[in-house]
This record gives sequence, structure tokens and C-alpha cells, in this order.
Amino acid sequence: MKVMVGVPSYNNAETIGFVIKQAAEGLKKYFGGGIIVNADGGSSDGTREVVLKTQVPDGVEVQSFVYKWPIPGKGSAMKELMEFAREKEADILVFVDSDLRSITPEWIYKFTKPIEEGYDFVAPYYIRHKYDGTITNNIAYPMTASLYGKNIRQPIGGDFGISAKLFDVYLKDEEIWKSNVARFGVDIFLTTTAIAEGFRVTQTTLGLKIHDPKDPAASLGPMFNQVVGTLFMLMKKYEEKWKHVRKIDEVPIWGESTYEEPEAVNVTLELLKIRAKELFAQNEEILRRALSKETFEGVKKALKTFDFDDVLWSHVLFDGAIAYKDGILNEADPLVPLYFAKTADFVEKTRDMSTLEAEKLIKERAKTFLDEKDYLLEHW
Ligand SMILES: Nc1nc2c(ncn2[C@@H]2O[C@H](COP(=O)(O)OP(=O)(O)OP(=O)(O)O)[C@@H](O)[C@H]2O)c(=O)[nH]1
Ligand SMILES: [Mg+2]
Repeated sequence: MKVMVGVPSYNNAETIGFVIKQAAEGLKKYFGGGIIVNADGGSSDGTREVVLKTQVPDGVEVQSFVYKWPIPGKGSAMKELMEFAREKEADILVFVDSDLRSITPEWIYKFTKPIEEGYDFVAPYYIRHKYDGTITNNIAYPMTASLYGKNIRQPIGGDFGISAKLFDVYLKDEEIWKSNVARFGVDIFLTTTAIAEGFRVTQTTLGLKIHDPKDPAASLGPMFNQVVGTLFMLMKKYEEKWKHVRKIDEVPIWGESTYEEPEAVNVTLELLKIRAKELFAQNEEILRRALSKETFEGVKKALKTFDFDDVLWSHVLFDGAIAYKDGILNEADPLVPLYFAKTADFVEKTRDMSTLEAEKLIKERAKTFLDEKDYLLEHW
């Protein structure tokens, strides 16, 4: 099998050398060699120079280019990495983020082996601190599980293995790459498309994910907009695929899971609350139109107490998707204050919990979303 590793980057000079080195060792060890390609967004910190001067074993080729697609973002980098892989006739493409500190050569094996065995899409399964991945835990995971019926714990983990069959599927519609799919919407696009188009999907155990984490209130607003906007767009596109799904199927987890306690990730609770209130006030009118009366009243109350239960939260996202379909919302952005409020609720409720205990709440959330699916179907 011909394996290519694709690495998107934008100002990752500090961490990308390690990622390239680990990937190169993985390619050498398990395939005798291969190709690593970096698609960069025009970094100013010497990221590409670091890539090109990283020492790699014989048989591993390293390339780096600046992508041409005019929208700056992770998705544009991944689009051109898929085009590159298709041109090179790679059988498998493994995507890894350039800010990873916990990647090992085995990750290459773990992403490729399931594809050799017949899967087309391999999602990562890693241990993350309870406060890392708040968009995953609050939105991408419970929405993907309850809508499409696949229990994929990290649908937007950022690292994936895909078979060559998927290149054409992802690249088929050029228009879609003019949306938030070109930015941070790309991960949910890759996962949802693989499921909705009926490809064989699996998960692979990777141990810990340690990367440069972000404090939600300080820097996750735009990412929320891009991920959730893409999720809503895909709900419209794949309406017929999710409407009839009434249960969540387990998705195999490839490899042995072992538990290690992750490094703590910090979340500034006060900032979440302040930003939630400020942004709610700015978006109150559009939210009044986008949400049902009952949901709107519920969130007003939740913004006072920061007690934001999963039923109410599922209704916020379902109402948001409906408002998007109906053209009341053109973007998911007005929902950002509610994501901050929900995150504040989670941080408070899990303050004294271990990551494993918090994990149970997240799994429960997916079930609550499924139970509330009738609400979505009635209002859609
Ligand atoms: N080419 C390119 N790559 C990008 C851009 N933005 C992010 N990336 C890459 O995409 C990968 C993931 O970005 P991160 O900023 O780590 O985001 P994340 O880990 O998904 O998000 P958090 O979990 O919230 O930290 C990294 O390899 C980045 O270098 C961009 O504008 N252009
Ligand atoms: Mg990251």
C-alpha cells in the first residue's frame, strides 16, 4: 500500500518538526518508507523551513507547499493534500495536525491498518482532558451520534485516516470548498460525509492527545461558527440520511485502549460567563427569531443561573439547524453565547470530577440528544 501523510499548518514552527519526525519513523517502520506532505497557509514563523530540514529516514520523502485555494484555512490545506494524494496515486492518506505533541510512529500504523483491512474512514480515539475539545463534547459528538447513529467519539479530532476511494467523494463538489469546509468545518465535513455516503467507518485508539489547546471564551468563537455552520449545512444536505435514524450504533474501536491521565487544560470560567452574557445581549433579537419560544425562555433563564441542561441544549442546536434551513440564520455565530454558557455549565458541574467521570456525562448527552430527536423531527 502506498501511504501519504498530510500535514496542514499555519505558524507551527515550534511543534511541526516533531510531528514530521514521528510520522517519518512510522512510515519507515511499517511501510519501508512513504511520503509526507505539508500544506501551509503562508506561515511567517518558518514552519515550512522546519519541515524541509527535518531529518528523516531513507525512503521517506518530505515535501511542502503553500496551498493555492483562496480561502485561508485548515480545510483548504486538506483539500490540496487530497488532490496531491490522488495525483500521486496514494492508497491511504493519513492527516495529522501540526501542533501534536503526543504523536508516535505507531499512529501511522493505527490509522493505516484498519484501511488495509477494508475500512475507508478511520477516526481518532484518544484521551483528552475533560476541558479540551469543548466543541466536540458539546456539539460534534452528540449531534453526529444522535443524527447519523454512529457512536464516533471524536468526529472532529483533526487527525484521520482515509482510503483513496474517499478522495473523489470529498473533492467532487468544488462549491462546498467555498464554504466553512475550507476552514475548521473540514473535520465535521469529512466525518459526516463518510458516514452519510455509506462508507465503512471505524475508530482507532491513540492514547493521549496533547496539542496546543485553546481557551474556549478567548479563542473558540470563530471555530464554533465554522464547525456548527458546516454541521447545519450538512443536515440540510443529508436530511434523508438522518431523519430515519432512531438508534446509536457502536463503532468498533481498533486496538487496545489503555487509560492515562491527561495533562490539565485550563478554561477561564469567568470569561465564559461574561462573554456569554455580552454576546447574548448583542444577539438577542436574532435568537428570539431563531429559537422556539420555549427554548428562548429556557436560555434566558440559563444565562442567569448557568445551569444549562442537555435537553435544553439539544433544543438550542436543533432550533438552530432549523433556523439555518429556513434562512433565518445564515451562520451559526449568534449561537456562540449559548455555547459559552453551556460550556460554563459543564465546567462547573465537572469541577470535582476526573476526566473519566466527566466522560460519562458526555456519553449520556448523546443519548439525551437521541431521545430529543422527536422534537427536531416535529419542528423540522
Ligand atoms: N494551512 C492551514 N492550516 C491551518 C490553519 N488553521 C489551522 N491549521 C492547522 O490545522 C491544525 C489544527 O488546528 P488547531 O489550531 O490546532 O485546532 P484544533 O486542534 O482543531 O482545535 P482545538 O481543539 O480547539 O485546539 C493544525 O495543524 C494547524 O496548523 C490555516 O489557516 N491554514
Ligand atoms: Mg490543535
